[in-house]
Amino acid sequence: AFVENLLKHPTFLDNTYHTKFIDQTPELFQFSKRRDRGTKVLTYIADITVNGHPETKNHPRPPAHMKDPKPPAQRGEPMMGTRNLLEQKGPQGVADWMMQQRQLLITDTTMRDGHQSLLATRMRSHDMIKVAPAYAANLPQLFSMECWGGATFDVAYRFLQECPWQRLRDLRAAMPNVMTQMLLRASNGVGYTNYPDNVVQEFVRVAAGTGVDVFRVFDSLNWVENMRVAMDAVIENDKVCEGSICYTGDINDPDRAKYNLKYYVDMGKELRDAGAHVLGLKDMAGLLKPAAARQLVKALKSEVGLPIHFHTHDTAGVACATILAAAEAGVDAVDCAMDALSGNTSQATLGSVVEALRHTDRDTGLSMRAVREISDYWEEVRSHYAAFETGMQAPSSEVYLHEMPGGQFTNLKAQAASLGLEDRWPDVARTYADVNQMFGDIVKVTPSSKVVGDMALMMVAQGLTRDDVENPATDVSFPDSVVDMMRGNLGQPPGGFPEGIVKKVLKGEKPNMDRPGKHLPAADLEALRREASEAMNGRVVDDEDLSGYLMYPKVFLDYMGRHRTYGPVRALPTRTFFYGMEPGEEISAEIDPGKTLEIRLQAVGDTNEDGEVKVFFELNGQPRVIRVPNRL
Ligand code: BTN
Ligand code: 3PY
Ligand code: ZN
Repeated sequence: AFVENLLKHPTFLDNTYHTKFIDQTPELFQFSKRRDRGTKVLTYIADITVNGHPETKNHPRPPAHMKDPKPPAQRGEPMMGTRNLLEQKGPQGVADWMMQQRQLLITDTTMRDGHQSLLATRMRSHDMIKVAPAYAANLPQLFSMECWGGATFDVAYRFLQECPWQRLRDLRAAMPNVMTQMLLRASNGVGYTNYPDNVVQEFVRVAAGTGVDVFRVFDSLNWVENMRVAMDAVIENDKVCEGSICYTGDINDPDRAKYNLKYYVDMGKELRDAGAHVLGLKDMAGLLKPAAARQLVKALKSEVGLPIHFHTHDTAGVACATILAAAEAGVDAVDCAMDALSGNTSQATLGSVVEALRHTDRDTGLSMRAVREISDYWEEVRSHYAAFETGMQAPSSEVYLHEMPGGQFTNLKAQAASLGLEDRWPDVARTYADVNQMFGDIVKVTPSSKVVGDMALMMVAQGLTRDDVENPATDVSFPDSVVDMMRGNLGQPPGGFPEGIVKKVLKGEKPNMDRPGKHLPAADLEALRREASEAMNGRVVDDEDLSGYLMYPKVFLDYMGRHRTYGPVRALPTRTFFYGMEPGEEISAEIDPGKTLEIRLQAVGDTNEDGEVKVFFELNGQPRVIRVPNRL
């Protein structure tokens, strides 16, 4: 009956359905419980109000007076921007324009790396989509909005109970004139492992279709061979391919000669020859120093011939200085985060870079009034995520020792604390550096950074030194991620992994030296689509859902299971999502364009003998009672 209903549904018949179809027609997918979306959302609010949200309990709370933040006004209609250029002239046209004009182009990273590096990636779409029209109208000169990929995809499903594709679609619609940008881990997609080539190709195709314009593609070991599949897919889809160098070490340190100027220039040429439209210079830990930036950018500009887009982190507090040095040397575009979500492990402060270049030949042309208004909005947004603040109070030059990427630093600190090693942080940092040397001095960025972190934590927890680990006489049980990397499953670093450590980790097993994707059989996409559908009682699995399932099957199915129970909770204000409601409080939640739930919490009852609590609401003026278990 369900298939019949589905086929007869008018939206399906005229072929305009997409993921939202399911949200808009829930009655087709519920057999046992015919609960409408309003009831589902009330169930979520009731549950959080009674039991708390598992992620924010026992963490600092936002100030009590904080309301749902209001975005700044839009002044005028969105002017033509880089997105219009891409549509008219194609990706090569964008690259040519970058080279020809003089202003320093700015990418705003607030919606991706900014909160990934400061707030454990927990920012919700609700807070992003609201401010997107103000960006489009008031900052149309931005080069791009980095708003997708990296860790945000995983976290959306896993922790925020929302669909990352919907986020992308909504942002794209709200910012039609500025290019969107994503971070893609080449063959590792937006995951932590190497996927079959056709999975990477399919992911890029769907992301391009839903709304990504610029793909920053990198490999966690800087192996260009392992980036080609993703880069080719971006080029095939007529989007901007930003093939990226990951920067590590120090080009001027004779002890790190492996990563010298020539190494990076050669890699830049390889990426150019692989078809990159733009050369990304991705300094994920914030290690590039101002003087080195001047040299490196000059060399890359003159020897590679591509426009250069520079990304760095302010972990040591010098990102702005490095950006200014790079600007002097002719870098074409740089990444900054809006002031309120900048600094420390995040990007350099956008407003400060704009001001620093005002009245110079690299003036960005961005309106400081627009920057301040949008940053004020982000400041209010940030206060709602108090539970996810990392507590880093100041920049730290320690990053030159451990070289951890911005997104990993605070994460690893939390992981160390959960193992009871909070007092041992300096040991963890030093051991992380030792592990890097033991592995042959590798690039550390997701997923290779996670492998180094796993090994370092294991060594500190077990009191092992590098000598202990390397001693053939001691027996060491290596983390799975280390075994996987030594097998060659993330590819090969420049010069390969040292023979001794490979031997010890693999106990004589031969590693794969080829590109990992070469030996992975193609995924049978239609069979996997059926498998996902069967796991969800025959629910339609469109291309976006399939791509989510291909990245992480269990995370995706768990998300869909919760979606069935709780409905479109993405529409709730952030305070409600993380803390529930107070008696007497009223909120509204737009679950579809034009369909708004007006919700008032009347009262929370006592727990009955079955351990259930009645929560009394008004939904669009009608009384509703929801019963939820008291799990406290
Ligand atoms: C998470 O899994 O951490 C976030 C998703 C929300 C889980 C819901 S919140 C209401 C209910 N209470 C819980 O402890 N889990 C579910
Ligand atoms: C990611 O892969 O998520 C990163 O931010 C790497 O810097
Ligand atoms: Zn970054």
